[in-house]
Amino acid sequence: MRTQVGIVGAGPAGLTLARLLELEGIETVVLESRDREYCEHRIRAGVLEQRSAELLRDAGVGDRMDREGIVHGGINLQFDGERHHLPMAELTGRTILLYGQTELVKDLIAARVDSGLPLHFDCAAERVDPEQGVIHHAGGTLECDVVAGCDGFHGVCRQSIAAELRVVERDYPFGWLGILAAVAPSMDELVYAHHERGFALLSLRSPQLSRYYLQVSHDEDVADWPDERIWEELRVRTALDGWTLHDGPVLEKGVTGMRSFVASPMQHGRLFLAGDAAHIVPPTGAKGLNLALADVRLLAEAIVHHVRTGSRDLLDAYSRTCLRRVWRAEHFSWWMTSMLHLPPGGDPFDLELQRSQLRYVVTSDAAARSLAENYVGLENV
Ligand code: FAS
Ligand code: PHB
Repeated sequence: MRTQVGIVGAGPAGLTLARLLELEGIETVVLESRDREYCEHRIRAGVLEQRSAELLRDAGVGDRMDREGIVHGGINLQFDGERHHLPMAELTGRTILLYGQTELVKDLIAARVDSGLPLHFDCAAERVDPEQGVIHHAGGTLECDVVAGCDGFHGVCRQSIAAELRVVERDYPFGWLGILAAVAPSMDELVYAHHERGFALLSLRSPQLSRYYLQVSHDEDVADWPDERIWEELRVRTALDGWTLHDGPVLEKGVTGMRSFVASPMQHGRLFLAGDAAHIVPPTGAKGLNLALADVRLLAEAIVHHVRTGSRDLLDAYSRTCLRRVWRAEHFSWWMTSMLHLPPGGDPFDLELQRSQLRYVVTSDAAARSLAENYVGLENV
């Protein structure tokens, strides 16, 4: 087969890129190793920056997002038994949108299927030739002008240029135990809680669905966490006078490790990496999904510019331009993670530094605005 742009991976990066190029009349083929059912039920992100929501709306896949997504104008920071609201909309003029990545992927797949354009499930890319722009898969080969490596952290695309890459990474000695519960969220906006027993996050997916996280060790066994123990620990870490955390049936639970990872350059030959295929952030800053969408916004613009004008300027600048936003998000996500998670061994000096940092963020407009503008998404980096 032959196409203009071969896209490996039907996650938010690959599907959004396919949509943006479809709207510009550029031919694409999407290869996805898993089946549709799996892609549409994998629980991940939940927070969209305003600019991410605008990109999806402009791409004509924002209707259900705008109907069912929940706009938040702030977040809460909790420490020392006090909960402090950070009015991000007042501080930055921008908001966030709570809409599950699962739902977003369903919308993107539905749009692709509606357009009748090629999206091959159960079709793993086995090897990529970045020089020739050829994707090898079980059914044969796909020759491309451009290959978009949107196959996530464990995909084959980054591996195919590993020798050309510089990798910078950090693994954290803790992870998150996350639950999806069929109970109305007990708070109006997200709560990031610092506690001597470890971090906790209260998030949501809808007025009926709550998404809660607990800091655990990076190799924690979820089998050691019966539902009642999870609820008990969430109550302890988010306790507040006059406020109750309501529990309910736990629909899904799992443990994810936390790492920071950046591979550069994000391009070699005809292969362009986007999203988790090139970079990972710890989820504390809610940046992973938003970075993936920011990458493919730039990649689509660069490919369209090349097809329209023959100029490679934007393609050649792609990696450099993406990495500026990637490292800003890497710093913010590391900073949020370091400020809110119990340091190994509960070092008292680190704990006092964390308290001082949190106190500064909730008492200084400048510090609050800095957190807020990074959280809602910086227009220019
Ligand atoms: P993805 O990993 O989503 O998609 C890659 C796709 O490529 C997958 O469908 C995979 O099956 C496919 N693939 C892999 N190898 C292939 C091959 N050889 N051939 C064909 N296809 C192949 N981010 C946030 O912003 N906020 C959050 O709250 C948040 N929470 C998270 C919670 C968890 C548990 C995890 C793991 C991540 C979380 N993230 C969060 C980050 C997450 O949202 C990612 O950044 C996002 O999924 C990245 O999207 P993609 O780059 O499209 O990669
Ligand atoms: C989520 O809703 O899953 C979520 C929200 C904020 C984060 C991470 C995860 O920082």
